[in-house]
Amino acid sequence: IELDAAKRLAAETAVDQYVTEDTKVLGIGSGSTIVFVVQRLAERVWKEGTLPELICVPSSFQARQLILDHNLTLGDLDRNYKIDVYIDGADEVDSSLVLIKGGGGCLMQEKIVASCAKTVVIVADYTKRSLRLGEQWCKGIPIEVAPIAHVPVKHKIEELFGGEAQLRIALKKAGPIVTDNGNFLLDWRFVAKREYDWDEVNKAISMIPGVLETGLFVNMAHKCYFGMANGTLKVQS
Ligand code: DER
Repeated sequence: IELDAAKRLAAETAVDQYVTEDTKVLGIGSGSTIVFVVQRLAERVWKEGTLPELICVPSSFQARQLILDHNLTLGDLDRNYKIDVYIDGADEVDSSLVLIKGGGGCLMQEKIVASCAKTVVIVADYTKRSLRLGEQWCKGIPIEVAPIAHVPVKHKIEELFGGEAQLRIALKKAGPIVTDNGNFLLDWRFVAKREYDWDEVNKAISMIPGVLETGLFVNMAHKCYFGMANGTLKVQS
């Protein structure tokens, strides 16, 4: 089946399994797969009328626009910091549910909102599923950095863990990508053959002055739904 059909299968299954009448606050991730999540939520709210109280907390400017475009109730962490379920996509998911996120540059707010949720559910197509990190996703692990620090942080990461960290340059704007938070992004292409302890890597990189957040989501996802190429669904938890 088409990639979009695989995304939609994962997204709709996750919404119908995890969003019930008791779900008060839902965290909404970012990217292309989440569009199918919000479309299904809108069907449930407006066509079926089954989710009258649902409040949606966004994890990016894009997620906020999606919520508004579908006339869902917009929340925020000031008022709704206790989140029942957070649903988001991922760039890669390994066999122990370690995620690489940030392909869409939204990793910082995504991790913040995910950290406030009781349950974190990932929805993805089959291209995101790997036995080991780096098998499928070769664009590196995104790191959000303060603009003044992007060069020293780049070198510090490379000294600590090897590979190469590259400043993410915009395609339709001169100069680097600027995130929703006004920061830059480094994409760290780690050494594929090297055995990394991703929990240790995430903590060490997070401690470097100037690093705001990493795209390594370790011990955060509870369940992942993969839409497969043959139209079936794979569930990992
Ligand atoms: O940027 C992000 O973290 C997105 O969630 C990304 O990881 C998934 O995007 P996709 O659903 O468009 O593949």
